[in-house]
Amino acid sequence: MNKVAFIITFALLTASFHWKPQTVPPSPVYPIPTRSQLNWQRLEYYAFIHFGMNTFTDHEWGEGRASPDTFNPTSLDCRQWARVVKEAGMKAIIITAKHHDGFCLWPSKTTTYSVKNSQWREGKGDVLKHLSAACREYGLKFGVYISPWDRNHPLYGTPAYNRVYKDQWREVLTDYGEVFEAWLDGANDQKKRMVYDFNGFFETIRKIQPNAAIFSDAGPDIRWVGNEKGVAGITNWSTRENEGSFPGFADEKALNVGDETGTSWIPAECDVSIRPGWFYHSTDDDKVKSVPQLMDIYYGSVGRNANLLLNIGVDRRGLVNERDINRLMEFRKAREEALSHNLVNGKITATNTRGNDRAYGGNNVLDSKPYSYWATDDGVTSASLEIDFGNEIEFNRFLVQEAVALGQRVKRFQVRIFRNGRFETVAQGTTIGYKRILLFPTIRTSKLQFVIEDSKASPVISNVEIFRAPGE
Ligand code: FUL
Repeated sequence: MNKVAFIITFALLTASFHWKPQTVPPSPVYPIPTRSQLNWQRLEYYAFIHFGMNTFTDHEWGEGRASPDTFNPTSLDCRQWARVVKEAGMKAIIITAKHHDGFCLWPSKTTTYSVKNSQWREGKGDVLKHLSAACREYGLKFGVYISPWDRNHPLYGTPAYNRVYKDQWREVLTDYGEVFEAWLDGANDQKKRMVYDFNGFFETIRKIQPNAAIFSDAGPDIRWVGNEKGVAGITNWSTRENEGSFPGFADEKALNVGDETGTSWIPAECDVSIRPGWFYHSTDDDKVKSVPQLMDIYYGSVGRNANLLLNIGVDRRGLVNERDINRLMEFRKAREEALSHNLVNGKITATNTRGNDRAYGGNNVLDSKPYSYWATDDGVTSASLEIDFGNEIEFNRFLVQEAVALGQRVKRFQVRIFRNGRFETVAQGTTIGYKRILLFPTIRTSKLQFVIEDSKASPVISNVEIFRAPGE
């Protein structure tokens, strides 16, 4: 064998010695989210802003009879809204472009009841224009709520109104840049009942902005959580059996928990107001929710596989009120104190690792990348990870995430800690989904076990974090 042949043979032998067939990734468990749904879920926490005619009439549900001139903010500044929202740690704003009274915050061609016929900025103002620009400036996503129920429009109650409503969506989705979420409720007039063309509405929205996630009681992309308290079910599937559901006919209990065997991916959004009402009322100035209440809401929504849409009612000046600003900042601080110092560190061992391949190893739960995960072999639906911290640490929060791009899988799990020579359970849960946070009294231990007791298929866990929140 000459020298060259020897080197080639040696190189081939070495390569084949190291070559290993690549472990196949776990198959998805359907249904799975679309790219827009995944992007939407990662926003976690964002603002609803209720602002409109009701702000000036002190109503929650206006009748659509107040003169357009009644709408007259003295110092409207959407950049202030965006600045506050950004500083509060929120990722987007959804504005009530039209509430049930029918008054449009943009100069719509579909109605005379809008800013163009108000004295505000001599009819030349456009709240959506200012707000969408402010959101772009502050790196926030921009979303829109247009109420189907319209107590002003002369065609409401007739089939022709469905066209009007679609045109309203056409206008807002064409003239103000990218919209991340289109928000529709199912409210209907008790006397002039409307037969809404919801499928037509969804088609209209899809055609113009295919990446916008559409919210309603019945999806198609995001579902209402079934209450306005900001609380998702302890069990919360992002999967839903949506056949036969319709906006305005909400099965609140089912919406709260989703359906384990649901055939559509429709994750939940928790809408809740920072004050008792959705619109600003000066009489509620001392009723802004407390930090502990907001923390409960956060754990009940983001901590239970839902997004949190926290509402702020902008005041008559056209500004986020100082009292709400203070509370939003205190809330941000409390969240950071509780959940920003991840204590997970140490040696991780898994009872099973897919293909015994490091690409699917337990260490992947430490890198906070959504696409790297710990997975087990096919057919292994109960398994655990043990984390040895090396020394005793104190904590009271356990955060875990599934790689939901492959579907929601886990059905039951436990957190166990090593104490007095044995492992004992300190917390347990059912579903995980995009994110789950478990709360328990502060404990001290050197080892933790995350035990998956049951799963639809091989679990795919992308992230585990632990925290020592103040107090308790
Ligand atoms: C509901 C409306 O009736 C309330 O006024 C509020 O806008 C809430 C967010 O949605 O359907």
